[in-house]
Amino acid sequence: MTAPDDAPAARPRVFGTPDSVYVRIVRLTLIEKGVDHELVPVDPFAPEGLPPGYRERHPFGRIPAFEHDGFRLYETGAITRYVNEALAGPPLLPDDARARARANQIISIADSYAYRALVWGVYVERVEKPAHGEPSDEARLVGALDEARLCLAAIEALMAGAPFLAGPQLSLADLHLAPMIDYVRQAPEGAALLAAHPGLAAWWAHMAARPSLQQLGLAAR
Ligand SMILES: N[C@@H](CCC(=O)N[C@@H](CS)C(=O)NCC(=O)O)C(=O)O
Repeated sequence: MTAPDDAPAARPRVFGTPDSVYVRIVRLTLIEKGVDHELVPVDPFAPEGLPPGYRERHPFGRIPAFEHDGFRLYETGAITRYVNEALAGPPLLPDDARARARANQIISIADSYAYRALVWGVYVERVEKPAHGEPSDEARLVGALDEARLCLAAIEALMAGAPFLAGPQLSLADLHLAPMIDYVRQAPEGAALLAAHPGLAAWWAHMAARPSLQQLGLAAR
């Protein structure tokens, strides 16, 4: 049964849509921690707009918003680090300060550069717009592919041959980047770009097989 929107619930609640990159990052983190959660539907792109009162949870009107046992939080990086520290389950950041700095660096690269290029510049222009009969902005696509190439090369260099982005074990960095890679690879140019980065391509192949990604329907198309 769904708790009323404003009643504290012990089971963490994530507010958003299942296809949102940032909602997926939070849900992947919860699933990898082994924490059950509830997805409360909030669609910022719905014609009717955000539900009344949603900006009390997220003043910027984005998704996800998050609540755990009465504690409200927004901003994905804050949410995933809170989930990692406050809830039971396997640790998702390395103990070593330098390895943790790498994970945080990759999360920042994903937020600052990759999200816009991979998701909005490549996926939306090449896959989503044509699927809705809208023309692609070819100039934007070309610029985004350049930026995407830079992102993949930089992240692959930081991996330094490790199986996961920040070392030998899964971390929040992997869960942050995976939903972005899942979108970009659906564009033929994005798939080619991934294939041209063998370390990241191998990373994606084993990430795509993880039960958490499969549970959320990533890597399905
Ligand atoms: N800085 C935010 C970004 C969240 C974000 O951009 N979410 C997108 C969906 S993936 C959104 O809410 N877009 C709605 C809009 O731009 O109005 C975070 O880290 O949570």
